[in-house]
Amino acid sequence: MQAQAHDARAALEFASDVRRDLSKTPQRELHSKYLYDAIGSALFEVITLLPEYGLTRADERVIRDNADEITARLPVAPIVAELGSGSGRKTRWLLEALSQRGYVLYYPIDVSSAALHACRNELGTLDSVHIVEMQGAYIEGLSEVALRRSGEPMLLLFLGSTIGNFERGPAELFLREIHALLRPGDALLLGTDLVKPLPQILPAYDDPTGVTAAFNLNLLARINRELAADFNVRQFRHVASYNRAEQRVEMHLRSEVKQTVRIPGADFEFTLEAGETIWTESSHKFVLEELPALAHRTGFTSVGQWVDREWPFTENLWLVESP
Ligand code: SAH
Ligand code: AVI
Repeated sequence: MQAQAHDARAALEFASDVRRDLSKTPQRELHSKYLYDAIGSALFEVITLLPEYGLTRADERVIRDNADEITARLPVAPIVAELGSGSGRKTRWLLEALSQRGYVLYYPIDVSSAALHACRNELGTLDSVHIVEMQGAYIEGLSEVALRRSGEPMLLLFLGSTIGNFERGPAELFLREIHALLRPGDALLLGTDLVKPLPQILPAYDDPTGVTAAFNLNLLARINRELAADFNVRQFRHVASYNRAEQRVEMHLRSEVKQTVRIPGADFEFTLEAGETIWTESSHKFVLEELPALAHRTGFTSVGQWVDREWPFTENLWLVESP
């Protein structure tokens, strides 16, 4: 798609999603994919460096230490596509291992143009790896890759436990949709953060330096910038809590005062009561044993799990088998 047409469509969708989700009762929401404009993507990269956020380092350790074993289970010279690539830092280890065996075509798929730019900076100099950036939503990007490919097998990456940002039901539907776009012989490498003690997990989403708070609050600042809204961002607080029943961290933005917000770019106005929250993200956590069962329910076959020793996190290798 032409970049300008993409930007215009994305702006319309942003306005209509903001209007719909902020109108929800009794709990107003904003979709977590909108956390990632240029500022949000940069703040996410800082989150990955925080001592409290062990998730990314765990994921990278697992991938780095097992890249040869993981790629040895795949056919030669695959196409690699990645959902929500971000900066692609961890992907380097897999691309390096695969490119020992031949030329690799890598498609990072991401809504954030800043993330794709960072990804090219990070991986653009790798020998025998050709990068084709796909800006857009997951399924839209993967469908485009599926249309462009010919006979080569594909390795699809969904790292960093981004699957945890879906509700559990929609996550299953999403995995089935992915399965339908893949072919027998293709593989999915899925990173999932595991359930862990509260004193370890909560600070990961509420760090004392306030980086995660800034990441969350930036969503309101983004709506102010792009939709000419007048959120009084200083009157909101970042709130992270753990929902045991759902095994997930929930991030909210709580208004400290009663305030009426106008969003001319979305043709919308609403009033928040003092103490009322906007739900911006959920990060579901998993137990090791549920993942092969999830693979089975969504059409895949689980063929490998690699777990980090320091921070409970697992990479799962799932195959698409012939029916
Ligand atoms: N995979 C990286 C980045 C994770 S952050 C890692 O593990 O560190 C999540 C990434 O997914 C961001 O770059 C964000 O822009 C992208 N993203 C979020 N929702 C998306 C969606 N619906 N479609 C495409 N990309 C999305
Ligand atoms: C991208 N995703 C897996 C991160 C997570 O842990 O849910 C996003 C994030 N939100 C707050 N900190 C990090």
